[in-house]
Amino acid sequence: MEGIVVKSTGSWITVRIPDGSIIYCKLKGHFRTQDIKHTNPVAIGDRVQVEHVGGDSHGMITHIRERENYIIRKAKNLSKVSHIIAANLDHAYLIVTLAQPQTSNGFIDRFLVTAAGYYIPASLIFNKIDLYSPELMLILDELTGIYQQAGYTCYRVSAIRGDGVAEVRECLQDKVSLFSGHSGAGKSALIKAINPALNPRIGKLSEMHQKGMHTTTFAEMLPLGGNGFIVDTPGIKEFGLIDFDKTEIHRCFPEMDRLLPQCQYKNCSHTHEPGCAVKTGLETGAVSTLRYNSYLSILNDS
Ligand SMILES: Nc1nc2c(ncn2[C@@H]2O[C@H](COP(=O)(O)OP(=O)(O)O)[C@@H](O)[C@H]2O)c(=O)[nH]1
Ligand SMILES: [Mg+2]
Ligand SMILES: [Zn+2]
Repeated sequence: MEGIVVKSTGSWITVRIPDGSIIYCKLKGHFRTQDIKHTNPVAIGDRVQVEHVGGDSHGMITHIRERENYIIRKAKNLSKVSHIIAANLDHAYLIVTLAQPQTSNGFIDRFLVTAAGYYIPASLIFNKIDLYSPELMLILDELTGIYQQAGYTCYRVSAIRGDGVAEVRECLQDKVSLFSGHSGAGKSALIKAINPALNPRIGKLSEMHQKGMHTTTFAEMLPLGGNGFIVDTPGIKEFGLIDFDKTEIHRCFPEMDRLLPQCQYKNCSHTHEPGCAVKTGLETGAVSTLRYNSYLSILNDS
């Protein structure tokens, strides 16, 4: 039977099968060496074929379906090896706040570039709108204008008061959705608002921080019922684009990518070339200065 890997940290791989029950699995031996680029041959989100062993809740993974996409981070001390955080993501959401704590634009843009680099559609969720002053509401309008113009859906929610939660809940149906954001942005509160039955690790991670523990065991897959899951990740500092070609970064800015065919040079980097449509777009307002500056900044330190 086929199932989805919902946990792959300890010594057992936890697989959820369509009826909702859980099977604790081991890998059939030959997988161990197949995927040497990654420290973990199986990641959460993987669709796997499972054989029951002994008729109880234990089984054996016999096949891993090819991944549609995945996000990775570099494994520490093993430069060429990376760790797959999650696979087969339908959508990535960044939980953003303009208050307590403020999320910077640079952080937002890096997240969006990273998602695009892994071919995962992304959206922004502005949370804690109950706390925003009229001034912050104006900034929110401006920011959502910029990101919507670029091509990203922006949601406005208050996890605590409930505004906008139903709209987000609807988008998550039967999808595997990554939730990311700064600690304190309200991921756990939002997950709880979306599905009160879920018990995300509220506060636990920061407790671990205080104890100086490693929080490298990261993503958690939360079932939403049906085929929907939320992959809760502690933050995106963990995952960056690995082996990503600098000359491809502009492809991860949809508003620039759309203009590329109008640039004089097919391989325009939109920095110094004459006849650049993005540069013209900066003047006409088709490309926002804020986004363009992020592009330059990512280009400079990648
Ligand atoms: N006022 C307000 N506070 C919120 C909202 N969402 C979360 N919080 C608070 O922000 C803090 C961090 O929330 P949490 O969900 O643990 O953030 P996480 O680290 O992203 O999972 C908690 O004290 C929450 O009660 C919101 O929409 N409005
Ligand atoms: Mg949390
Ligand atoms: Zn150009």
